[in-house]
Order: sequence, then structure tokens, then C-alpha cells
Amino acid sequence: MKSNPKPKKVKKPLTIEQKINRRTFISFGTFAVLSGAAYGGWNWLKNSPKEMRTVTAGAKVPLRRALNKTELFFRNFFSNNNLVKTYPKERAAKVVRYNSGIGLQTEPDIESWRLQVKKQSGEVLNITLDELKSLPKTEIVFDFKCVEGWDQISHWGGVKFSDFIHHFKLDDQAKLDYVGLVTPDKKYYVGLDMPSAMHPQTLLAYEMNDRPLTPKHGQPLRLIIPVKYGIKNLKCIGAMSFSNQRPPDYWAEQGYDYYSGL
Ligand SMILES: Nc1nc2c(c(=O)[nH]1)N[C@H]1C(S)=C(S)[C@@H](COP(=O)(O)O)O[C@H]1N2
Ligand SMILES: [Mo]
Repeated sequence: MKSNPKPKKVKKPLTIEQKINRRTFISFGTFAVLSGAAYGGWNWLKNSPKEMRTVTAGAKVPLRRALNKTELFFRNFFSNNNLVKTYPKERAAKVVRYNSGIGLQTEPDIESWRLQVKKQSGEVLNITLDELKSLPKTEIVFDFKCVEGWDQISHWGGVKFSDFIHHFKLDDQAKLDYVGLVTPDKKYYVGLDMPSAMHPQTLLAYEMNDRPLTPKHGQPLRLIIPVKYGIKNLKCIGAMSFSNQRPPDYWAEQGYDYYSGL
């Protein structure tokens, strides 16, 4: 005998109201889950330890890790001698912007000024401006960029940093990881990774627009490092040192990126 088939459950179509309720539930559910994830992520970052206090301001360790990855990417990008764009001289600004003069309060006496080069061994070279000027002069016209948001095409002349290294037999020093530069009064200082310092467009500049540097722009000698932001282009160099540790850096101590590459 045929048994009576169980009556099939018939799904009643949802009413409009039920549909809306269901959608609302799903939206809020999704929102809640994502918010939870975001909060969790933020909390994770908040509770992550701070990096060891060194020459850079204390960032959370995961953030520093991300910054270092970014830095590595740019290092690789520039290490194969990619050149910064250059311009014809006519494009260079006649009135060059002046920005910030930390360490420039006392004008150095050009006659007695020496570039102090401190080798890791402790040996110190005292180099005169004339000695630097006797080396081949390299000029560059490029777009100088400040982190504060302005840029300007400017024209500089001086000794290529790598020529300077070879001439003064500092090649062993250039095998170290960093160069440190400081003003004579030690109030402004920067640290540079060696590949950027040895980049073919990096200059120890003593001229701007074919004339000796003015006090405001770093007389008698300044750094011009086109692969980096203005903050690294130290005006009025007093001393230079070499090391495998990051030299102190004025703006990195304030939390700016140590590398500050473009
Ligand atoms: N000694 C010294 N060098 C310095 C600075 C400074 O304050 N002191 N400021 C830097 C910054 S932030 C910029 S943008 C450039 C500006 O160079 P300029 O004044 O020749 O345009 O110099 C850099 N070199
Ligand atoms: Mo700057």
C-alpha cells in the first residue's frame, strides 16, 4: 500500500519586510565583523612594542618594519645608477629660495675654514676650499624638493662626492655604510647611506648659479644630493665622518624618515 507522502514543507516567499530585515542584519553583521577586525588591528599596533630608541624617533616595531621595506625598495631602485632628471641652465631659478638656517648663525671665515674629514681610524684630514676647487668641477641643474611642499629648479657646481672620495683616498671609508655631515657649530647634522652619497649626481657644492655660495645657501661648502629631499642637503659643512652605524640626523630625530629619498 502506498503510504501517504509526508506533506512537503513549502517555503513561503519572504515578505518585503522580512527581506529588508534580513539585509539589514547582514549589513550590520558585516560592519560589526569589519569593525572588530579594524579595532583588533589597531589594538595590535597600539600594543606592539616600540622600536629601540636609537637615532630615529620611536615608531612601533611593525611600522618601522614597513618603513624599512619601503626604504629597501627605493634603495634598489636608485642603486643601479638611475639618474635624477636634469634641465638646461636657462631653466634654473635666478632667485633661489632660502629655507631654514639651522647651524648658519655664525658665518664661517672662508680663509680659516677647513673641511674636517674624520676617518674611522681617528685620523683627521683638514681640507681647504682651494684644494676642493682644484678638483674637476661638476655642475647640475635639477628640481630641488623640500618636504614642506615646494620645489625649484636650481643650478649648482662643485666636486662630485665620489671624485672627492677617490682623490683623497677615502675609498676604504666609502666601504662603510654611512656618511655623517655636520655644520661647524654642530647644530644641524645629517646621516646618509653610502650608496646615495656615492650616487653620481651627489656634489660637495661651492657654487650656485656660477657664483660662490652665499651665506644663506651654505657658504663655503654644502651638500647637494638630488636623490634626496632638501632636509638632507646640509648647508655649510664643517665635518664629515664615516661609520657602519647610522650617524645622528636632525630631522630623523624629529620623526622624519631617515632615508628621505625621492
Ligand atoms: N645647515 C643647514 N642646512 C640645511 C637646512 C638647515 O636648516 N640648516 N635646511 C635644509 C632644508 S629643510 C632645505 S629645504 C634646504 C634648503 O636649501 P636652500 O635654503 O639653499 O634653498 O636646506 C637644507 N639644509
Ligand atoms: Mo626642506
